[in-house]
Amino acid sequence: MKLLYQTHSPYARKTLVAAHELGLANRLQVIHHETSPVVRNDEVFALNPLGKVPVLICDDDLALFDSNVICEYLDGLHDGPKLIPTDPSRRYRALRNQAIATGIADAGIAVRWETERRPIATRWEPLREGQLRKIIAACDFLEGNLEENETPDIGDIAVATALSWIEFRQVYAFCDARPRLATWYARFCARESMRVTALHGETVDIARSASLRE
Ligand SMILES: N[C@@H](CCC(=O)N[C@@H](CS)C(=O)NCC(=O)O)C(=O)O
Repeated sequence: MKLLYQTHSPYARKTLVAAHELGLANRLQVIHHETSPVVRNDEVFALNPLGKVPVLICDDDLALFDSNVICEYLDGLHDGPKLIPTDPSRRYRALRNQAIATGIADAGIAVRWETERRPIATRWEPLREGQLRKIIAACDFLEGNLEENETPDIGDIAVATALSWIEFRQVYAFCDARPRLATWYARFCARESMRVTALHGETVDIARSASLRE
């Protein structure tokens, strides 16, 4: 299988951490792609009309997106404990935590648009503040609600990878004054799946000239 990836994407990292946790990473060819809503990536658009990564090309050539769908697909390829638990008491907690993580990543990206990605004249401070407030409230929620699971579920992986991106881009210091979340996050980051998928790279919002690309 091929994973159209991005070394600085929280959503892409979620899928790769999931693959490592499931023992499936060796079945993936990971290919880095730059994407941005202001720079078209034709190879990604050819597979995903939304122009976003991650995209998984399955062995039968089916192209899957987004990260939730890819993780669910990977979860169907093994016989071990499921990332998306079947027991309703864990399942919906895991899916809810995944939703919170997605919200944190989405809001974090929105904050970055208003702080560094948009041309200065078009940045809007109230929008930056509003998005940041969502991240703060979500981290408060996690401080009160995250549990230590013996085997990680999709909620754990999504939360850890979203927070890792918030930390990587220095959007918000979520560990400050949140001891439970800080301990949980440090423990999760020590996992092999996190250590081999560290975020790196810069966002590319300006098209490179053909000569630079070669
Ligand atoms: N909901 C999607 C979000 C994917 C996403 O936003 N990926 C970013 C990279 S972090 C992207 O490719 N953005 C390009 C764009 O917005 O056009 C998922 O979970 O996979």
